Amino acid sequence: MSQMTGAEAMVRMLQLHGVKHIFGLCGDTSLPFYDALARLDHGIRHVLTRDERSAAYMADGYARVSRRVGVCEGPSGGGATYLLPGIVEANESSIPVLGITTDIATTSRGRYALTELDQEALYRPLTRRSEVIDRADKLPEAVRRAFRAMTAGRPGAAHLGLPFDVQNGKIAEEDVWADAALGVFPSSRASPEKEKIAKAAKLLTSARLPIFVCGGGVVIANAEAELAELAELLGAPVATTVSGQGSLAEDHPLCLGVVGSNGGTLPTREALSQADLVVFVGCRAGSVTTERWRYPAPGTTVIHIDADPMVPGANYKTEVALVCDAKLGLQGLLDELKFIQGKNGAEIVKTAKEKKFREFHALAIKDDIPILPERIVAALHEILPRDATVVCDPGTPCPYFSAYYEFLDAGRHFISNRAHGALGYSMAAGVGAHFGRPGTKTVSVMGDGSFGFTAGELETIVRLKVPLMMVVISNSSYGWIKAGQKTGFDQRYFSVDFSRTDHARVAEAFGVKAFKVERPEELKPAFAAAAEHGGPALVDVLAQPLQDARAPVSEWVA
Ligand SMILES: Cc1ncc(C[n+]2csc(CCOP(=O)(O)OP(=O)(O)O)c2C)c(N)n1
Repeated sequence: MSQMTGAEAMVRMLQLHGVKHIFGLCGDTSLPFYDALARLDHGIRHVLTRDERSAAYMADGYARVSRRVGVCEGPSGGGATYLLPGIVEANESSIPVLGITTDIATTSRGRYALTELDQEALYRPLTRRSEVIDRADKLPEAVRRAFRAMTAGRPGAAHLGLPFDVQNGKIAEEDVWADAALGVFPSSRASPEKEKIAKAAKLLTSARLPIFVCGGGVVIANAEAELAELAELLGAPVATTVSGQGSLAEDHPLCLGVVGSNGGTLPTREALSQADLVVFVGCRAGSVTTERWRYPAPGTTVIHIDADPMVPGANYKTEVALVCDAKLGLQGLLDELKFIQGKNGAEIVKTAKEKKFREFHALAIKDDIPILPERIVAALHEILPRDATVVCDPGTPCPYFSAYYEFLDAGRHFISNRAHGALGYSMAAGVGAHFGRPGTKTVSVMGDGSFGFTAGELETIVRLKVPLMMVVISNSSYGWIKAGQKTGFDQRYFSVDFSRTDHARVAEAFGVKAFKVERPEELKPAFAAAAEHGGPALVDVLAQPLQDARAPVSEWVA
């Protein structure tokens, strides 16, 4: 019987699940795994990062655009703790990311070995499944379990720990098999219940104005076409959360855009308030989307479609809870409804969007110095191709791009880390998105606070010649928090300002083509030159501080 080592089996199991990229950073406990990657012919590209946090964010961005499991890895101790933020973000955002951490040998446990840590316990509450594999012969089934846990039903993250001796242990070759379908998400979908579909269809038929509020679940389930068809049949507006952008093309006459405290505006809130029935789809109806559970107003009739049984009814009294895949749930409603008198949703959307964009365009043409965020969004929209992917960090980027950047194609063109909103996500997630969809332009937009978290990754970007375009919105402060101090704490600014960094020069030192923009008329030419540049490019924009801006934010504390 032929045998292979645990490390070799790990590589083969990833290969059999269709893995093409691994993002990670080396360590002593990882040596057998790296050696197996070096020796075997597997077709997997290892992307060496400068921080495990970035590796996990890259895997996350990769998974979001490719619909495949993103894989990241790091060593024991610091590697395992640094990988964690990206795993949490992915899990909470229903994105399948596998975090592999290598570990000290099982035989060294409890003996004060350097870097010892209960990795399984650390990751257990933060993943669909966390397992430190204690015996080499158990490795293949553990990997299969992890892939199933990540991609079946509501997707999420998983963690696998590989102790040093398990990497060197022996496995029978015949045990190394996998179902490649588990490498793509969602790998299985739950159907809606017939009676509940009938009940929901009845409510939709009698509603005066139904409005959809879509979260990230629509794009995750690839349910964009079913949503468009159902919305058109009903004549119902479609609003989205920040993560739900791409559920419907933004130039669709029924697309109301983002609602909520981060990216929502008064006109979109007013439109949503007209609904007598709200259909939440793949959406947790959390604090930001609902402006602390005020919009839609409690008492509005609610139908809720979600793959997670814990979500419907958590925040709103729900008439019908369809616990199923979004694509199948929407298709079920379509099959049931077929003929119905459509509502005048398009009129309501038109009025709301005209008002919202009139106010936006009035600011976007202003020549103010420092440059207004509105002008930055408008200039980028003008120069980027419609199939570009925009990745936004928290701070100025997320609400501004959510409110005003119109993604003209349905699908995943906007990415932001909305589960925890940790600063320093977009640069790395943009790298991952590039590897996941290399044929299209990827742009990462960050505040200068976020830049400080992630600047070391510029080396990775240059080394690998990633044609990522980066935009730094510079205001020398943690602007979002400063805005919160302005509105909620009587302008008692405390410990939120930092000094100005010349981000363009920093980027140049790494080998990135860089532009510094202080005047509004320089903005579009710099963006165009950066976008056309074949390699990595960064534009540092001196921008109006967030606390002075007319940001599409109704509450600074989520
Ligand atoms: C890791 C992490 N720490 C703290 C926060 C809290 N926080 C939210 S927004 C923000 C300020 C963002 O500053 P910057 O990136 O410069 O963008 P700006 O708001 O100035 O546009 C902070 C500190 C966070 N989101 N993530």
